[in-house]
Amino acid sequence: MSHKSFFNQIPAQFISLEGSEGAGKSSALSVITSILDSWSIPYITTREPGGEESAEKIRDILLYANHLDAQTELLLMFAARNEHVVKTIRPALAAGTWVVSDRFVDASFAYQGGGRSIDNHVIGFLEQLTVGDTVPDLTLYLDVTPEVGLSRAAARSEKDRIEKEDMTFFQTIRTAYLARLKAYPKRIKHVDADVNIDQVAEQIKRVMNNFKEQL
Ligand code: Z5A
Repeated sequence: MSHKSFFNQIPAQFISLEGSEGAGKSSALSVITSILDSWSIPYITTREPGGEESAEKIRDILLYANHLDAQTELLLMFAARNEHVVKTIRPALAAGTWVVSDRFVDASFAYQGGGRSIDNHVIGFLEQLTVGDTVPDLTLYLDVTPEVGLSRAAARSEKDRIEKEDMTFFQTIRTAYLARLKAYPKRIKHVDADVNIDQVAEQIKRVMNNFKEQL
């Protein structure tokens, strides 16, 4: 059976990509999209915060406001996510188009839960409200140690509000991501992102092929 007719028979899949500062999500995204192209799959790529017109405006506030209270940050992430889910993700999946999102709800558990110490039950409630059952089918977690990630990111010129946080903040985020990985081993797949770009790409290909095998 050709790739095309095989994928026509299964529901559109939702893939998310996670990782902390300097993990290499941009390169990973292009590896994933070339794989989907080779499988002849219709897909969209999107991102959080953002992925929809109003959500992109909220992204600007989130990344470039001088200061935000932690709860405001949390609520804005979920306000943006609600627009994203309702207007971008669900319609695409319903139309049979796969969705690849650069970050999704695991980022809120890592950054607002881990980084800002907001109770996971509060985040879980907002997740229920906005995400519901629109949970990713596969999440690739690019695991970079903060030392490596921050040194890669240092090469970039301008930092946004969240990128200006220190090493301890990114260590807490990694711990929170690893806890998510442990809690959802079927959905979240670990990718060692400390290694070079080609080695990361090899791991992603393996994860994607295993995912396809299990569809
Ligand atoms: N956030 C949140 O707090 N809560 C939420 O719920 C959500 C998000 C959804 C914006 O996200 C911020 O929002 C983010 C989390 C927060 N803040 N932080 N930090 P974003 O995804 O738009 O922004 P980002 O995390 O800063 O990601 P990025 O800049 O798009 O990508 P990246 O993963 O950090 O890295 P990259 O640009 O792909 O790569 C960085 C550099 O390293 C680049 O020069 C690459 O060529 C190089 N690189 C990449 N991989 C490698 C390897 N393997 N070896 C060597 N060099 C490499």
